Amino acid sequence: MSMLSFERKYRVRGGTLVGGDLFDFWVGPFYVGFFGILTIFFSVVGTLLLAYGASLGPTWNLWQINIAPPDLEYGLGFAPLTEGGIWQLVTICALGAFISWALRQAEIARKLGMGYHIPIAFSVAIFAYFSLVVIRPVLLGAWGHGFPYGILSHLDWVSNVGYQYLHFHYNPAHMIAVSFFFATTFALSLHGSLILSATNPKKGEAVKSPEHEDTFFRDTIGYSIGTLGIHRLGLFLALNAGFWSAVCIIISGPFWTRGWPEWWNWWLELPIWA
Ligand code: UQ2
Repeated sequence: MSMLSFERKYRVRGGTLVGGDLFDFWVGPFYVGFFGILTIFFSVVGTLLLAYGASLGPTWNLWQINIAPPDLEYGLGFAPLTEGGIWQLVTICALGAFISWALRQAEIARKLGMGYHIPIAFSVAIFAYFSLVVIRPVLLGAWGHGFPYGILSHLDWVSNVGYQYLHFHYNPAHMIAVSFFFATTFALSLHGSLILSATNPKKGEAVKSPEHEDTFFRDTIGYSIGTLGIHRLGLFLALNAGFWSAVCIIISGPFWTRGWPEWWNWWLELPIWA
């Protein structure tokens, strides 16, 4: 593994949130830290639990393996291992691993004297998962409302929950989330293609500068958001995609129980039509 000369300067003690100097070391290129150990622990235990759950089930077909949450009758209590208990433990392990990973990112950012943008961004993704398997099930009163862990089974869950609200695309928060997802891919395609076009000139020519990038967009649409601006916009769009996804599923059930198309009746019910 190659080592950048810069690495010598930042591979120094400190910046840890927990454990002081105890876990403040690297294994090859990887920073360990207290949260590195925790991430590995939760990932290994969670994966072994999934494998154990699969070994009890009817199939080893990777597409069909399904680790389901408990039946609704168990409410918010613990279920026996084979009755959804594995799902509950896997959920704890997944959250433990995700949160440890975010805190390891924070420790590395501190070591490097950087901002916390990366762990904050990752936390929004964790929040979207947390909404599905904790917030919404708790608001509805049963872990059975969480989604099953399986490639096809989680797709079936999404489809079934969608049809439960007749037409999920009429969910206003879902509309906002989808729009942000599309805007994110649009912004990344603009940015990726612009950077590659500027850094891949004809053979023998110099790589083009941000001036060229600004000018391209000023020529085409009369506006350039700038080299720092595009990254602020990208982060804004991506975080909003995750955030509104969480909102759209949390409101489905706990705050709106009928079909989503019906929600739009508020428009027809405005007093101005009377
Ligand atoms: C830009 C710029 C970049 C970029 C991109 C733009 C030099 C390297 C992609 C253009 C982006 C604009 C105009 C915003 C588009 C708005 C949405 C909502 C997608 O100006 O500065 O830096 O990569």
